[in-house]
Amino acid sequence: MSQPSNRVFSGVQPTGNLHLGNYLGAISKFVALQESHECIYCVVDLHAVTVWQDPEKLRSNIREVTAAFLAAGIDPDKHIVFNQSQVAEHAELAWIFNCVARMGWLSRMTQFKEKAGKDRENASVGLFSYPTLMAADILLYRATHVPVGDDQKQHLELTRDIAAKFNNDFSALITKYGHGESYFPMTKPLIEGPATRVMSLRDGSKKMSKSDPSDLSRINLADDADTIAKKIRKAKTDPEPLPDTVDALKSRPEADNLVGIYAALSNSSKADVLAHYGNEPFSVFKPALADLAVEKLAPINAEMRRLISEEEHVDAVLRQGAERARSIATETMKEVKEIIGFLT
Ligand code: AQP
Repeated sequence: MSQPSNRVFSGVQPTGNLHLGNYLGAISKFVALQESHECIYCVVDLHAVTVWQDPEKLRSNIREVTAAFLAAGIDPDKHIVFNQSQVAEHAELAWIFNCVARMGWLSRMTQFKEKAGKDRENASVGLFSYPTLMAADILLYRATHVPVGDDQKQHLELTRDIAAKFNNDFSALITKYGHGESYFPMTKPLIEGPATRVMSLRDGSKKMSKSDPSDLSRINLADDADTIAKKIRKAKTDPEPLPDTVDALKSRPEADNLVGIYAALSNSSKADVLAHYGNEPFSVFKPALADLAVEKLAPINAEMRRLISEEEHVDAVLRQGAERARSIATETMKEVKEIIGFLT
């Protein structure tokens, strides 16, 4: 199989509470890339179970993420939308990458340190090896680009390290079997725009996160208009009016976050937002932001609700997507097995 030149892969975990950070950092980018790239978008349930998930809730969260993809505008006919556990090759390639990646590389991953916390001995082995599964997700399709939020940058670097070591360890065989000098591409992360790291609405130093115990810290894609407006009204800010330069936002994390959200939702830049709202108090800016957020998110919210009630349709989209993903994945695994010396 020849190396594609512009293939995008990315995924979202079905762990509940999909929020504005997931939307601006990832899902909205997924939608935009459909115009220029061949896209593969995955509901990554194998990643989700690295921490315990209630099985019934997991099933409904898988459908909810799929509904969010479709409601946001991803076209499952033109591109591939599927569920990770329905394509067994993800786990198969992850095992091979577990044998390529080094303990030292994984031990440096900050997400593992943050998620395992002090009780590291009690974290699952899966949580530790999460980044090798992520490398497998991407490289199974030999994806060239991965749109992600800023928090995933380190995992993308590890993906490139794994690809480079595999290409180097098996270089003679890769050439022998006609794959040129390297089999896996050096995948590029796409981390761009004003909202690559959306912060908590309650604490500008913390990432907006699904697992934050405070629901006021995030805007959920499932929130209705009143809830969105209330959360923005209650968002933590400082007492000063907005500055008129982007530079002056650096020392004001909460203001920076809200300006970044406005910029991303309006498809503009922080400078554009400040050109309009610079020197205005939050009592003016927050209602404008709330209106904009409701205008952009309400249609997605309504379509998500409609799709969630159409379970059979969502399941059929995932089944059809898995078939198409599998046809690429089996081809890659066949070649990988040949390269590393397994019988095929
Ligand atoms: N706050 C964020 N700002 C920008 N992008 C974000 N992403 C997540 N949070 C933000 C991006 O969303 C995509 C899917 O993420 P995920 O499914 O891996 O979920 P996550 O990163 O585990 O989400 P949370 O909210 O951060 O969960 P917890 O609370 O478990 O830590 C990714 O591209 C991610 O970068």
